[in-house]
Parts: sequence; structure tokens; C-alpha cells
Amino acid sequence: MGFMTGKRVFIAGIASNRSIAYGIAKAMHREGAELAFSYPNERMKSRVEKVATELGSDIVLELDAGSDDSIKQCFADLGKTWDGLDVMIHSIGFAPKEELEGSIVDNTTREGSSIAHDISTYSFLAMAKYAKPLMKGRENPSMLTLSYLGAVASIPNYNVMGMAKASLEAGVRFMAADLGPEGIRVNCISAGPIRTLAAMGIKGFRGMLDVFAGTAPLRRNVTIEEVGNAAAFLCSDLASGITAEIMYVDGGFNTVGMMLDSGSDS
Ligand code: NAD
Ligand code: 0WE
Repeated sequence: MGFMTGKRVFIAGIASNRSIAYGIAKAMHREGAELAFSYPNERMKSRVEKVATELGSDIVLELDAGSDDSIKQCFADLGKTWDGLDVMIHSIGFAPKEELEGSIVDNTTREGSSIAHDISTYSFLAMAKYAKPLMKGRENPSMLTLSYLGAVASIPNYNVMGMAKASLEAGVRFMAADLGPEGIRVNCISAGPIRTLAAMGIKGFRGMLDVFAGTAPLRRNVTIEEVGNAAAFLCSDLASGITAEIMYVDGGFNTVGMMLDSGSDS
């Protein structure tokens, strides 16, 4: 029997079968969880429906992370189908493309910064607000979001997304403190770079994957399957003592201070 048998999991952030959220959904499905999914707009609906069908679910709801009404409606609808919720997954990140290149000082706009923080950061808190009542009385409920090293260290071009991720990680700690007394755990996975839709079109992404693989203690990139397995653990009863955690699934990259002779092991 899988270690998530009986868990009801809501997953926001599937855009394709390369999405980190798809890796999470697959791992949780394998471990026996029941899944529900969201899509951001009509254009994405059929893609998400396809994934839901593949993973044995027919619960597919609209959730636009930029709209309180949409988030509220989504969890209201979820509550009509499910009488409770064990796990909420937030795998959403967005900044206008022009914000993610060159000089952060020259290129960041008030509007771009606001969008990045609204969609990537505030939305986790907003979703928590409406997921929380559904988690009342459940065993070991938890929430999980996805971050990146740019939250704590400068990375070329990640720019205002790094500021949004720093705020997201702080949010995880404040939300864990707030919801802990009600038994709700709040955690975060900081994943290494993975070629997903959100990574496509980022200038020099291929090069970043190569530098990463040459530097990380494991000397390779990480996969959505590996992130999915860590997520399944963190959201299962196996992790009942873990909250406010930022868990790195990055082959150890974040711990390397310096290398001699990058990429070769001589
Ligand atoms: P992805 O493009 O597959 O997923 C991003 C998701 O955000 C999409 O499903 C998209 O629909 C959703 N989204 C964007 N705007 C939205 C809105 N207004 N309302 C609802 N949903 C919206 O890419 P991914 O890499 O799987 O990204 C998932 C998360 O993982 C993001 O938070 C990202 O920052 C984080 N992350 C990605 C990497 C990487 O290298 N790919 C590394 C670390 C962390
Ligand atoms: O969090 C992310 C993805 C962030 C992202 C990507 C896009 C591309 C398309 C947010 N918004 C948009 N908006 C778009 O229009 N990652 C961790 C992946 C990523 O993105 C980078 C990276 C890495 C790694 C951007 C610059 C530098 C490194």
C-alpha cells in the first residue's frame, strides 16, 4: 500500500508533462493519493484534463492565481466534491519575460515586480486562506510550494523572481508558525534547474544546466521525478514532524562554496 493512500491532494501548476507539478502528481498517484487539479485559463484546460484522466482524476477546476475571486471559487467548488483536503500543492511562478534578463537595476519595473510577487508569492498565501477550512479535522494536512536558489543567492537573469522567491520562502515560515497550532504543516522544495515550460525561452538555460551538472556534488541535473518523490514524502505522514522546511532537491548544488577545475573530477 502506498504511503499516501487516503490522502486528498489539490495540485495547482501543471502546464505539461514536463512540469514539476506533473512529477509531483505522478509520485503521489503512485503512492495512492487521490488527486484534483487546476488550470489557469480556458486555453490550458484541455491539457490539464488530459493529465487528470491519466492519473485517475476527474476533478479539474479553474484557478487564476492573480484573482482572489477565482481562488475562492476554486476551493468552494473543491469543497462540493470533497468533504476535506489533506494536501495543497502550489507550483506556480510567473514574471513578465522582459524582467528576466540583463540588469535587475535597469530592467525591473514597478509593474513587473508587482506581477512577479502577486502571481508567484502572494498566491500561495491566498490559496492557503481558502484551503485551510477544508483541512480542518484531517490527519496531518500540509501545504507545499516550489522555490529556487535565486531566493538566497544571486543568479544571472533570475532578477525580480529571486526577490519573489525570497518572499515566498519567508512566507513559508510565517505560514508554518500561523497554521502549526492547527496541525497544518507548510513546507517548500527548492529545486535545481529543470527544463520545463517556465524554463523555455530563458536565454542561456542550456548553459545553466551544464554549469549546474558540472558543479553539483552529484554531477548531474535533477528530474521532476526526484522532486516528485521528495514532495510525496514531505506531504505524507512520514514527514509529520517537518514544517517550515526549505528542502533542497538540487544534487547538493547549494552547498558548494568553491570548486577547483570545474566539471572534471581529476
Ligand atoms: P511550468 O511552466 O510547468 O509551471 C508553471 C506553472 O505556473 C504553469 O502550470 C502555469 O500555468 C502556472 N501559472 C502561471 N501563471 C499562473 C496564474 N496566473 N494562475 C495559475 N497558474 C499560473 O514550470 P515549472 O518549472 O514546473 O514551475 C513550477 C514551479 O517550480 C514554479 O514556482 C517555479 O518557479 C518553480 N521552480 C522551477 C525550477 C525550474 O528550473 N524549472 C526550479 C526551481 C523552482
Ligand atoms: O522559477 C523559475 C521560472 C521562472 C519564470 C520563467 C518565465 C519564463 C516565461 C517566471 N516567469 C516566466 N515568464 C515567462 O514569460 N525557474 C527556477 C526556472 C528558471 O528561470 C530562470 C532561471 C531558472 C533556473 C530565469 C533566469 C535565470 C535562471
